[in-house]
Amino acid sequence: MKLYTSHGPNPRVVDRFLAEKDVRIPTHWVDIMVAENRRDPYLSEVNPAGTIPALQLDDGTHVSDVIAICEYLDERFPDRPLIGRTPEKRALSRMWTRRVDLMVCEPLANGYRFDQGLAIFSNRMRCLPEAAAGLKAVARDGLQWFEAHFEGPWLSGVSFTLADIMLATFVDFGNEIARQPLPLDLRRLQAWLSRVHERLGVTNFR
Ligand SMILES: N[C@@H](CCC(=O)N[C@@H](CS)C(=O)NCC(=O)O)C(=O)O
Repeated sequence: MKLYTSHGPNPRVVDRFLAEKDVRIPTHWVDIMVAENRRDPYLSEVNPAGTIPALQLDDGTHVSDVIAICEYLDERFPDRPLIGRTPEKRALSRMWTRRVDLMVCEPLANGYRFDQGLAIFSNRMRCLPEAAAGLKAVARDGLQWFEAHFEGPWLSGVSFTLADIMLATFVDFGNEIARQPLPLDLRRLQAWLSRVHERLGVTNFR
C-alpha cells in the first residue's frame, strides 16, 4: 500500500485517521503548490480527478476521496474501528460524516479556494470569487446546525468516528489557514474541539 499525500485538510484527515488506528503505511509526497497533481504521471497513473489524497492498494488499484480511503482502511485494519463495528453504528457515523462533508467541508474549502486560495487554484479549476463570501456563510450555517444538534460526547454519540476527525480537521483549517474561525459562541463545538485535540493532538498543516 502507498498513500499519496500533500498539504491541506483532506490529506490531514487520512493522516489523523491512520494515527488514531496506529497504522503506518508508506507515503509519497505530491507537491500541490506546483500542481504536480494536475499533470501526468499523477493524472494518468494515480487519480484522473487530480485530487490528493489517493491510496494505492497492494494489487495496484488506486482509490481516491477521503471517505472511500478511510472506509477501506477501517475494513482492512479492523482494530480500533472509526466507522463503526455494527451496521447501526456504521449507518450513524456515515450519516454524520456525509453531513460534515456537505455542510462544512465543501463550502469551507471552496470559500477558501475562491478567495485567499485564488492565486493557487484559478488556473486549475473553475473558481467563482463572487461566491466566496456566500460559501463561507454556508459553512458557518453548517457549524451552527452542528452546534444546535450536538449531543456528544462525539458527533455520532458515544463513539469517536471519522465524522469527528473530518469536522475537526476542517475547523482547524478554518481557524489556522482559511480565515474562517469557529465562532466562540458555538460553545458545544468549542468544547468538542478541545476534546478532539486532547485525543489527536493539534493539527500541523504542512
Ligand atoms: N473530496 C476530495 C477532495 C480532495 C481535495 O480537494 N484535496 C485537495 C488537498 S486538501 C487537493 O487535491 N488540492 C489540490 C488541487 O485540487 O489541485 C476528497 O475527499 O479527497
